[in-house]
Amino acid sequence: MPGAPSSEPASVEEPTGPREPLPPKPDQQAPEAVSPTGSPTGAPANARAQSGQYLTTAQGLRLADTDHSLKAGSRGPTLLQDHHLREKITHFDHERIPERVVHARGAGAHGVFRSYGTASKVTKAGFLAADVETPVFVRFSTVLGSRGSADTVRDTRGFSTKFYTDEGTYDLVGNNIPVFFIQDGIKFPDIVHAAKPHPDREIPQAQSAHDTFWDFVSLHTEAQAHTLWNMSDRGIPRSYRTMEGFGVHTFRLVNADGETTLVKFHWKPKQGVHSLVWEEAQIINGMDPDFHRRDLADAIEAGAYPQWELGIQAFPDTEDQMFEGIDLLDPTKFVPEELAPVQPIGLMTLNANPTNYFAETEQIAFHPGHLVPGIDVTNDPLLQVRLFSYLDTQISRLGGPNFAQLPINRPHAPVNDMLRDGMHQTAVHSGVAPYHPNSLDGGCPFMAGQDVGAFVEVPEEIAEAIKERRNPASFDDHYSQARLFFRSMTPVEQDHIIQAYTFELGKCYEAAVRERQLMALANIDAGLCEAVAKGLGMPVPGATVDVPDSEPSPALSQLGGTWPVAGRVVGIVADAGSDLSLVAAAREALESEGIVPLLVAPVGGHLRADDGPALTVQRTYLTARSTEFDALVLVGGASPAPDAMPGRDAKAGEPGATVDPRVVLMASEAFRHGKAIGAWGSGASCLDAAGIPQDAPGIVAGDDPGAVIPALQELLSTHRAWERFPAAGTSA
Ligand code: HDD
Repeated sequence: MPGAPSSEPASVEEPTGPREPLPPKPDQQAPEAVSPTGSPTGAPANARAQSGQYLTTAQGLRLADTDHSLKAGSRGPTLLQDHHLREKITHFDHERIPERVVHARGAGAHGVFRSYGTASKVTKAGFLAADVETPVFVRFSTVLGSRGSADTVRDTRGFSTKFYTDEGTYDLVGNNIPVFFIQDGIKFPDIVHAAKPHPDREIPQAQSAHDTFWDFVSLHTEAQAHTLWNMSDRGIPRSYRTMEGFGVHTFRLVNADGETTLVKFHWKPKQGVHSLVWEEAQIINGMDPDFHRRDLADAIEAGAYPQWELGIQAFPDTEDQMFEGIDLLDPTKFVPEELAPVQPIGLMTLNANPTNYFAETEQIAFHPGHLVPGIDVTNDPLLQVRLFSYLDTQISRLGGPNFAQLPINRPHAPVNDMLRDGMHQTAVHSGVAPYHPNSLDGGCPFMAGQDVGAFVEVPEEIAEAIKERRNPASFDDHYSQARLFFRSMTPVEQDHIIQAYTFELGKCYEAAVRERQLMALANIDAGLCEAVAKGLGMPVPGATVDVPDSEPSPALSQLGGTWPVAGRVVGIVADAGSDLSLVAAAREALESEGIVPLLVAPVGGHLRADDGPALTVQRTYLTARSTEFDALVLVGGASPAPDAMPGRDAKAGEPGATVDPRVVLMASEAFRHGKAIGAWGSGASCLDAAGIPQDAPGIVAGDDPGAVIPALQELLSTHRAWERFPAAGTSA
């Protein structure tokens, strides 16, 4: 039954209205607020947060007026004695803290980690024993951008997890890319200075497409492997929920018998690994710079809790710490999964959004040195410097050495330290003897036994050594793994890499920088170098280094699999002329699979059939953009909205004469970005107007609406219609 526009004013269910606050879930909130030494008054540690009915000063005095400053007469000067004014403005003036020097922009969530117990043979860490549940907080981030920058820039993503274990806090501070730019932490300021905006004009924001970045990575060729990962689709994830995570370094696990195993940590998303395409990412940065942050929060709020399996690759702790010719101490190298499978050891579920961004996501402080018994570090020279840097940075970022007392940073294990005083000390310590040994406080606190204590060094023989500033020779290979990565990609993914290099280098002004980077590409893969040089209109250099070939690793490709469709977003474009009973049925069918359908119509309010329920419009042609959707269903759009841009309608007689140009744009973008599109009824004429052949891959058009939705779901599980993308080199 064709629908008729509702005559009633848009009212009750405005989709943009404020959300109801979520009910507090005690086990998902910030760690229980326990003062490090216990609260002498027994007051909860959030006692300083809001309570009582009346607006008060910070000293708890009730206020009768907060809207007018105290003046000498209503038109006179403001008086210095107005304490409330000064307190309010002074506090406001100091509301901001320094943003993180890297990873400034992030989004976080609370959750739980449940261990399978499969790691207990190799580690005595209590939270990895069978069936232990541990609260966690995860913070995802971009690296380069400022706190207010956009989410979908090309960059590495941070993936940091704080496990509030019974034995103390454990932090796994990783990235979504398993290799790093540099081998020695002493180079970190160099790579960051090169990648951050130019110091003179402070541009460009949050991206690597500029001279100083490529100057550094072309001069410092150990950065080539990580840079190649950045230029791949991994540099523009679809969502934080669809990213892998990596601990990057090799860590050392210790079991109850003191035996050691070297491991690399992996997070595998249950949602699948999935990325944006470059044009889509660029549009999103303008349309919705908070895309990833919103996606994570919305999914959790909707109950579509994202999950990752934690896994380890395990290696024997041999004297040379090499595995299949790969130096496990070199953080620019990864170990292909075909050589060492990832063994699952537990499942993480993110199930609660933060209550307050500043208190939780901003103030959380991670540190690779926050370790629990059973997990130890190795001599990886990057990790060794990180062990210094993170504590140091929190002291200036969080204003002093007591940041562990902030609610989000408080361990769930009892804290009984001898650290005293300092800025922002909130504990009221009792006793007189914060030193060890003492007899005055009864000798307390006591020392743990070696078997349960943390930071018990694994006896490691250090070969007779001289002090020197030098890398081992095994760190000298800068190209073989970059080549391995490129050659493990499918032709479509290779083409994306070629396009990314061509774009980024095309943004560099210095010819010498572009030339030097092309020389590096020649050592990685001649075809890659040639295609990029062609795009830049520059000569193709030859290889200068003899690089060994390795077997490709198919596990590195993001294509070829099928993934769960729950949590994916489908836009349904309908209008007053659409059969609304079919629209409602399509919505229900999508929802039954956990997919989020969003109804897009010419204007807001409702679409209402004569004898059917009103359907709430969630996006209008003005507010919708293809980038919000993983797939489109076109069942309307063939008549321009009342506000269709004047003068932009197709002329009568032209194909698609009556299709709204914004629907044409939506369809053609979705098509370009490889998204599945279903259509029936007048929606088919939108395809025609957008020049989309109905028999193109990933298009499901037909007279049988019942068949469209199941076919669309199947297409969604492969993420995109990859056949629509050109293969390597063909689009340059
Ligand atoms: Fe780092 C933050 C990940 C090398 C110095 N780093 C930071 C964050 C992540 C990483 C995810 C954000 C944490 C959060 O959400 O609060 N960093 C890595 C990885 C590295 C790495 C995976 C290499 C394998 N980092 C690294 C080096 C140094 C630093 C070599 C210094 C020598 N990183 C920092 C820092 C930050 C930081 C300056 C900024 C804010 C913070 O620590 O808390 O200390």
